[in-house]
Amino acid sequence: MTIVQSAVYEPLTEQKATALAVRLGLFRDGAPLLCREIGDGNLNLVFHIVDQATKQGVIIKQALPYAKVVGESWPLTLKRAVIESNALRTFASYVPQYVPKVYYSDESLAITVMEDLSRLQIARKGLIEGKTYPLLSRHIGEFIAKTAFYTSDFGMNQQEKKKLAQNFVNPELCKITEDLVFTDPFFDHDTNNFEDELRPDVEALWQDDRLHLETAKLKRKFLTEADVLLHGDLHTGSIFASDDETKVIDPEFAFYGPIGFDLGQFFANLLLNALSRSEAERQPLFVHIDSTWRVFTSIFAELWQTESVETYAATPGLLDEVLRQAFIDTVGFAGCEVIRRTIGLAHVADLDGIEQKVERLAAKRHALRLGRRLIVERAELAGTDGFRRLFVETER
Ligand code: SR1
Ligand code: MG
Repeated sequence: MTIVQSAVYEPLTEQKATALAVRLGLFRDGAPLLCREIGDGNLNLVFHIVDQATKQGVIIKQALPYAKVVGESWPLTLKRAVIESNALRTFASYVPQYVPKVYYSDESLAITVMEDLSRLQIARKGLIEGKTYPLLSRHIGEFIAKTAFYTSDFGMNQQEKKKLAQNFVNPELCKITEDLVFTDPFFDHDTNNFEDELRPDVEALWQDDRLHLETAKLKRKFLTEADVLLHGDLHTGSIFASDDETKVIDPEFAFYGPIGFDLGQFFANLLLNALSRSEAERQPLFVHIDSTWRVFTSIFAELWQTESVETYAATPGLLDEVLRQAFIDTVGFAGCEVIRRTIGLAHVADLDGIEQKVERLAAKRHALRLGRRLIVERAELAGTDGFRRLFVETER
């Protein structure tokens, strides 16, 4: 592929993105190209460029120097584009079937040019429409098991791991998670955003010493435990899916962290979807939680037993202890994510899209009760059935 000369950063327009795609030689000469900016996330521009004759397309994703969801008053590093393309390439070396192909990246323009996945649908949108994506949990369980194992001190040369981790030092994006997931929703902070009717429920959380202590322990893990390379923002809006395919996108929050974090975020977003459904339609979400955990543990354990580079891997009891602790952390991280998506800065359409106010407020109160118990009772869940049990017990 033709390489463009490094340019000075400027946000692309649809015209400039098209011209860039042509300069990169991504389309044949004279192809009738149509470009649309389709970014609907919180942070970036996303250009979808399609050859109208062949219907072949590409995606050009560009980081903006600020958080789009807030505006230019919240500056944000462009380095996240490099982190994202490095993470996609690293994940592709273990699970190419679950990430988009990266064709090109340019640090100065903060762009990643990648495979067009428009044949698939963002999983959050599909789940809100009532789809169930039968293979979602099998694929995500395998994605997390393989990327976690192969980037850990048990799955790769331990000196190489330390060098790889240097590429994923991501202080600005980690700070967003430290604030928005682990801190602000638990205090009276101006980033929080919730309906007035929820104030008594929210103030009860702000005054809950037990919740503060347990959330602080989880935040400390996030801050200090550089165990495996994580996606860092694995909610259902970061996943493209169909009935037979799954692709994980948007790893700009990637960093070395605790193994349960991606699992916790994924489970929380399944629970948030369950909260938006009638009782009769919730079952597939709980099946996904069970199946993700089962697939994750079985692949992770198999790799640990057959490919580990660490002498102590064969020590009786160690793998069980790693998985036991990973489960407890997963539950707690899920609780933090459920709470922050309900009353923090960045909400989810699953809950905000419930049209009837009475039902929406009931679902959000349920979310707050569920999130709290996931955090404080995380060590007592004893298996993924515990998610279902707590969901039912916190219904009213
Ligand atoms: C200011 S960024 C808000 C949220 O959007 C991202 O997708 C992350 O989830 C972040 O917490
Ligand atoms: Mg994102």
